[in-house]
Amino acid sequence: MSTPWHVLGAGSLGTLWATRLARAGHPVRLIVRDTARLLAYQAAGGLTLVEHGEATTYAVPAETADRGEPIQRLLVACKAYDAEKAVAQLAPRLAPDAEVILLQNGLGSQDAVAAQLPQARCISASSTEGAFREGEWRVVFAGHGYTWLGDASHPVAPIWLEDLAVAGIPHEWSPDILTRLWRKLALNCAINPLTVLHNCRNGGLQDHQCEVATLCAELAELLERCGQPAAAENLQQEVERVIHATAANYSSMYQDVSNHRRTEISYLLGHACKVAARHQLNLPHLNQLQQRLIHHLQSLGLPSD
Ligand code: NAD
Ligand code: KPL
Repeated sequence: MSTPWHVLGAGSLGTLWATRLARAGHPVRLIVRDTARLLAYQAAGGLTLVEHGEATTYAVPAETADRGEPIQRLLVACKAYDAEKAVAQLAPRLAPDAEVILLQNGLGSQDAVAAQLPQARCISASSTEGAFREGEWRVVFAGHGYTWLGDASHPVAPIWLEDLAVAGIPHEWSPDILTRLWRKLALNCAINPLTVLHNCRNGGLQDHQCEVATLCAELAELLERCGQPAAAENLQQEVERVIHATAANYSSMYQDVSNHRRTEISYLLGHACKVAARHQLNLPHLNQLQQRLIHHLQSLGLPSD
């Protein structure tokens, strides 16, 4: 029997991974918040993935954190601000040599999880796949993409990448996962907050080129200072390319705010500003952007952390 995939968080990405792994014949266990959620899930009969307009339901077995077999392989698919607490609840069930795959965007949550699991192997991921929740236990696969996985402290790829290949999850093992995470963070910092503050699609930032360029210059300075020169290379051109290529889309932060959901600001812009302060680097425009965004979120009654 192959090692089960325990999936923590039955949201967009958790469902996208759990359903594809399950339909490829891999054992998968979904971990939900509490007994009430477990009963609701069981009544729904499984997870539904909508792909190319067609919905398929997969009866992936589910459990709560407090009971079940020891966990050898854990996929953490909750938001960055929930990851540390959610993993802490599961710590007693983790095998001493467990592997924990962290799908969170941004930076900061991965280190927080790793610090509480010194014996486990923590693998970070950066994904360009897109999915959103259409209803309870029902997720739409909205954008095909790629997932890079890596372990900054141990370059050897795990054997279970084969499971992903069999499940048709496009992926690559990345020896420089930190560079990828920093690059994505910089892109998100240059685009997402401005789309919220200017109330526009990504393409609307073409009218704010100077503001974008100033932020890119500060972000590149930060990346250089924290030992990520490769992530700083041609940052502005890449940001402009993404703005153009995704002109019709709303950024993920814009969508969170317009759906009155908590954002991951602390793990994106907040993390960038925190690291800059730690390096005693003065980045006035980035700091001002953070203050404007915090103000805006507070004015809407949303958490600003
Ligand atoms: P989501 O809100 O759809 O799903 C998170 C799920 O985790 C929710 O169902 C929530 O109830 C659950 N959860 C939280 N705490 C829990 C706990 N203690 N026990 C059990 N379940 C718990 O979020 P998402 O969109 O799937 O995003 C997850 C991460 O992936 C984020 O960091 C996001 O930025 C990143 N990401 C998402 C996408 C996407 O297209 N959705 C793409 C790339 C990266
Ligand atoms: O990743 C993104 C997001 O919306 O979160 C893009 C579109 C690249 C903008 O930062």
